[in-house]
Amino acid sequence: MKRILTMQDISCLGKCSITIALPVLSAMGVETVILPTAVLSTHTMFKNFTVKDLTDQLIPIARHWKSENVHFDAIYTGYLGSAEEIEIAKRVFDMFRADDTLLFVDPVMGDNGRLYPAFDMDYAALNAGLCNGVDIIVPNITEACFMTGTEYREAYGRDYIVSLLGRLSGLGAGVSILTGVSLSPGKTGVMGYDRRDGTFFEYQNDRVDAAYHGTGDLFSSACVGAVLRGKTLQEAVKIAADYTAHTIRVTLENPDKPWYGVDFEKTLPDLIESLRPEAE
Ligand code: PXL
Repeated sequence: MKRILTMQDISCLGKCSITIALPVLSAMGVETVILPTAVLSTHTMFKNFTVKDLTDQLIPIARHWKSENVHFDAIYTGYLGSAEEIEIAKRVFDMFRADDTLLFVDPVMGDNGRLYPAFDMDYAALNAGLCNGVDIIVPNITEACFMTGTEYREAYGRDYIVSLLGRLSGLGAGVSILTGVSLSPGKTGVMGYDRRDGTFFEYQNDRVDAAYHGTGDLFSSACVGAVLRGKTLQEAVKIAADYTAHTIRVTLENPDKPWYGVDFEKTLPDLIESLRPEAE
């Protein structure tokens, strides 16, 4: 069984970061080791959340694993709460990067043209540094703009996305995948650029008119999980995009109208099904 390390916060209530990554990756048949950067009562879209920072625990935990000779097939970073945590993520990469370790960075820091409240331009620059030399990065358009100093646009054409991917690729990752990209009216999905062979790829779904917290984490977890289960990157992107879109649709049908996260628990069986060779 493949083993992944994921470094992000635990938002106890809210369905994002580790409370998405752990169940999704485990369900996909990947052993998931967590490095929790902080414990929050909820994610930061709630009011009055509490935070217990765990920064001082991260290197001691990693050193312990090192002494146990643990090998990771992938390391996946998500929401990192501070500049110091980004530095620690780099150290964790250095400590555990073997020839066959996939480094997957989701530089979580904003959406809809804005950074989340905890972050500023300096943080965005540090996140850009974290992308250098890793295998795959999966920012949304907002995050890509902040990391590359590009003007954010609500309305754009393919040229804007191609140029943003070019700049993103200049940060030094092997493959850059932009999420939340609409290439034609009524559609949304991803567009990526593989620097290693100079190719672009894209995958679009029908747009569902709803925005839920944690869907970026859902896409990232499903994508890296599918790669670890032997899918090609393009297959993985399709599986993850379809799973995310399907989960949003199912959540919209919930009469309780959940507002803080998606009903991914209901759709996990479909994700597992999509990993079967005959499902493609
Ligand atoms: O889904 C990303 C995320 C993760 N963790 C925390 C967050 C957010 C987004 O706002 O607040 C604590």
